[in-house]
Amino acid sequence: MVPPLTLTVQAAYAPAFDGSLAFTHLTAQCSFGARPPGSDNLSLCRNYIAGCLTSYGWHVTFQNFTYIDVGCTNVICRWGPSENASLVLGAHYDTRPRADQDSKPENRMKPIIGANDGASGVAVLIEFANALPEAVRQSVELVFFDAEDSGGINGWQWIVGSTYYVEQLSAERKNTIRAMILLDMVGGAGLRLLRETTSIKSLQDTVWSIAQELGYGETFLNENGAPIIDDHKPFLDSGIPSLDIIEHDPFPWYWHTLEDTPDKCNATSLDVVGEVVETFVVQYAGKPTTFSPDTTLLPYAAAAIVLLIISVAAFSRVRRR
Ligand code: 1BN
Ligand code: ZN
Repeated sequence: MVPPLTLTVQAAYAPAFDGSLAFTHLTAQCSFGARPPGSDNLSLCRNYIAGCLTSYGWHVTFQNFTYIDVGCTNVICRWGPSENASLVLGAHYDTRPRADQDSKPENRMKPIIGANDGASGVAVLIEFANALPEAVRQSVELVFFDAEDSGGINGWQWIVGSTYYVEQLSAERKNTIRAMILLDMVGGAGLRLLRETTSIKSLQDTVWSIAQELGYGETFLNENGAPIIDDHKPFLDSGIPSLDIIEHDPFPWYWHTLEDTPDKCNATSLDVVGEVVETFVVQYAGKPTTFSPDTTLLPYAAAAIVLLIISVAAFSRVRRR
């Protein structure tokens, strides 16, 4: 007798992330005003982030450093005191000291509120810390970077806080981090996320396919955008597979202007990104998955090396004659 066919249907994971709660974290940060490095407003914002995370049970540490005489602080959050999370999720919490892209010249020396550029990524991470099932929290380290967005002003570089964070990682710790995901400018109304092209493709493909499965293909577009220098770069440079989730190519029209205010953002965009990242973490936490660097260029690199060897050999033979 043919045994009856049994189908086991695994229930899809239902993310707990709440975009409306995330939006309250976005407006709360903006209520402190512009938040450039070293400012009192940024200290208030830092204490707000630390207060939220502590209330959800996370261990919070401040990583202090000085850059061009300004005191800066990365905020590092772990589930338990040990440093063994395999995923790092990051966002910058500082805002640009000058609205240098503003259409009005008289605004260009003023600091921005950074509702999207700064507060949106932080808002998602705060609600993520609340929504993530406790069983997988020890797999994740949440890092709020200082000093990302002052590049080109008063001699400052971009991505100063994330660069310092990676410099401080021991070789052993670097080996335990399997992936890093950065959230930057993820709160704009009508969010359109292109694929940032320095990110590791296998990690990006995994996140993008989760977005498709959740029905968010109109936000996570299957289209390549430009390469961006952002807080994932120091991780990439040190060999950690990393992904930047950022609205770019084009940046929203109000990028680095005084118009980057909460009315340009909404709970829906935060919710879509939060649900996708939560689902990714639940699926991949505890699994031995590794995200290898891209191999698509390897055949070209190999061909170039062979050509080089042949030309050197031919050249030295001609010289010997
Ligand atoms: C992202 C948000 N960035 C700045 N604000 C990174 C960046 C650096 C984008 C340089 C364009 C140029
Ligand atoms: Zn910026």
